[in-house]
Amino acid sequence: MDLSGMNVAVIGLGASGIAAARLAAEKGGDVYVSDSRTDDAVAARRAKLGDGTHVELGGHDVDRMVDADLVVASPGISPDAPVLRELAERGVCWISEPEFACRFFSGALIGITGTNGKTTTTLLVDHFLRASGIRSAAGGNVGGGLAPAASDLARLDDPPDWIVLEMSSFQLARVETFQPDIGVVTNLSPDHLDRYDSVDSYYADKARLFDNATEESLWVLPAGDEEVERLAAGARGRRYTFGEGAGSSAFVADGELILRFEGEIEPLLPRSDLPLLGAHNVANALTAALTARLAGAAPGGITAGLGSARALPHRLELVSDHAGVLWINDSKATNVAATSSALTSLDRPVVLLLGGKDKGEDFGQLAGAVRSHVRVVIGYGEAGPRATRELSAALGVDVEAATDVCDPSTTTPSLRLVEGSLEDVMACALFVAEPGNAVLLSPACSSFDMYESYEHRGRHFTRLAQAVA
Ligand code: UMA
Repeated sequence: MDLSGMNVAVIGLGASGIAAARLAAEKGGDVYVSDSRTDDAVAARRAKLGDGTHVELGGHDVDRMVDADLVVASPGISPDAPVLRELAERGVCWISEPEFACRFFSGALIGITGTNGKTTTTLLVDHFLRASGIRSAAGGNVGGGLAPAASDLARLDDPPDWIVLEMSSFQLARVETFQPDIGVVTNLSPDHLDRYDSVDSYYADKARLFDNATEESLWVLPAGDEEVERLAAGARGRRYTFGEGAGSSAFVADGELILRFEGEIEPLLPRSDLPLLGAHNVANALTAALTARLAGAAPGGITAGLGSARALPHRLELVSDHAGVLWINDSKATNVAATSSALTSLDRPVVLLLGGKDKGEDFGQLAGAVRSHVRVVIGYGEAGPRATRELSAALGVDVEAATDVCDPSTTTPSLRLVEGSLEDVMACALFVAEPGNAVLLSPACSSFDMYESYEHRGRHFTRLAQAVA
């Protein structure tokens, strides 16, 4: 696709905006990119764009966007943002950055969405394909310096045979032609309720994965998940499921990860040999193994890939082991479901650091996992007061002072609230943690009350945890 003679407007100069602007310029477009900010980080990104790209910082020229042939918006910009509201009022449609990118992809496409496990699954699929000698590249929502934006993948000199793309709901919200050969939904649970007015509208964006389904489409879905079944209802193509034993195409039996492919049983690896913590990572590994198999990976390559898989930064990442206490960075757990899954996957008593930017989820839903796995919850940040209040009501215990000594004989979790920095939170954790415990940063909230990103928060936690050691 050639963009010569076309005016392309890109909104936002973050990772996706800069990638889209570069791609549009490379394809011959006349590019205008704007960002509401003017700080050093945005100015540094501006410097990476060629002279031919028109850049505006500190605001958006909506008239110019109205006249553009194509408008590409960054996924982090909410439809409620003034610039997008005005575009909508003026009848201008925009597309998401991966939608733009995939118009330039050659080769086959795997699209992976879901609430949790998307990044791990995306990177595992890519790892398994490569381990099978298949030319593959991963990217999309992944972030954190682990993989490029979709538009960067479209600029690769030597295009891979498979592109494995993580797709967030924000990115799926504005697709038009996006058509994965293999589409994956890892799981579904409420998230991003600070941006969506209901869980249904969040799920509706996820459902756009299936918009352009054909009879040739392949879908990898969790077995027995009614919510996902509703999402995929009516989509054309062939379905494969993972989990829940017998009827699935990827499952665990007798302690072994197994594929059932074209009628054959293919044992992959004993579960105990999987070098990733937690039950949810078994599900991620099964999902990725099945997806890679459908894309042509050999069982031997998948087994080798499973054996060499490593925990990703900020996802149940063990960052310090000192005086019998494990310090675990799970900063990527930005919703209640992810935190619940982290808690239930640990087999030692947990001191849980819970809080951050309040996204409106019900923290009371954590009560079951807290009761069975947690010694002390330390609430902090903007959401800390509400999180501890809701858990207090659900568990029937009071919120204690941060410096109260824990009664070692009680099995009831105690609740603390720290109003201060992460240093103060860590001091409280150090005070209450006992040998044999895990101090787990699994905040169930996004980071933006105190940090630029979950990675920024995770790095700070890691530094402090290592300083403790
Ligand atoms: N901006 C404006 N005008 C506005 C509002 C914002 O210009 O009215 C500007 C901001 O000043 C900023 C830019 O838009 O410079 C931000 O864009 P962005 O938030 O879309 O961030 P990017 O750096 O482009 O990163 C995005 C994804 N971020 C989000 O969806 C929030 C990254 O996912 C993704 O890795 C990247 O594109 C490349 O594809 C991160 C993420 O947190 C990892 N995703 C969420 C999640 O996983 O839960 C969805």
